[in-house]
Amino acid sequence: MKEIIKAIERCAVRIEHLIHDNDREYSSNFNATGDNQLKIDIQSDIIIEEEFEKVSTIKELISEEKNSACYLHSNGIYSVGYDPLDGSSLIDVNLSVGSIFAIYKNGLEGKNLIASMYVVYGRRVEMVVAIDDVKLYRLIDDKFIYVRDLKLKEKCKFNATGGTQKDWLPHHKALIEKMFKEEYYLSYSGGMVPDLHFLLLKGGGLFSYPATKGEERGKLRMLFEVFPFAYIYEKAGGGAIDGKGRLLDLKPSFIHDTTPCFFGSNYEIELVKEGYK
Ligand code: P6P
Repeated sequence: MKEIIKAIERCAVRIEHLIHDNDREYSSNFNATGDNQLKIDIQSDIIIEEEFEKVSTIKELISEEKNSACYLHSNGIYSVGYDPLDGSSLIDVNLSVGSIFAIYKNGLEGKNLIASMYVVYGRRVEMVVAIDDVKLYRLIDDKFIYVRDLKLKEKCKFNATGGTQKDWLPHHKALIEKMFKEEYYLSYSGGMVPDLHFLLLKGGGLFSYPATKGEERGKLRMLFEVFPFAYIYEKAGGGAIDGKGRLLDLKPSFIHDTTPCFFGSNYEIELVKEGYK
């Protein structure tokens, strides 16, 4: 695992430089989910593939920017799911973006996740690593320095509400309205990584990206967006559900499969279960 984390650190430094040197330019390509790929998405994906290629324990890569798995080392034992630059369209409005990594052993499903990490490219570049606990690192002079462990409070006041509000289903709309009547603060940038990083560092609350009219299976991808954050939030003492059951009990039907998702402190996760009964 140390080799993988070192590779992620090398990726983070290279991608941070890429972000600073590039303006937003769309390529002529579209990814498997139909998103028009920015050149920087593709360049970030190439960087990650180059750095992971040096790690002999990695068997295969599953990337948001690739239509199918990319095989690296036949004797490898880990499958790595990743989103090379999540929320990249936010770069040209100077908001934070991130890279997300999920490490699987013995199959691509929630229960086989053994570690997850993400890097957030903001005013500071920070990395969160979840194996048995959740640790925060900060990039200083191109080196990641340990800062502190991260733990969620049982209850916290932030509410990150994803999805187009006009398409929220009635029970979801009622849940969110109830929470704002309970004195919650809206905290949402449209970037999954900075939005979940904010809640994690502030102590929790709720992040939701629900099923909506027209997108009953939600928007966020299981293997390289939802499962890694579910793992991190559970290891930090919180919860991660699809409205009813644990996200990490799910198995994708195909590598870009999506699911409605809720991540948060235990009190707020119970609110969701109540509202989704
Ligand atoms: P919406 C970014 O495109 C992303 O995949 C996640 O980072 C983010 O949580 C979500 O989409 C935001 O979606 O529909 O609120 O713009």
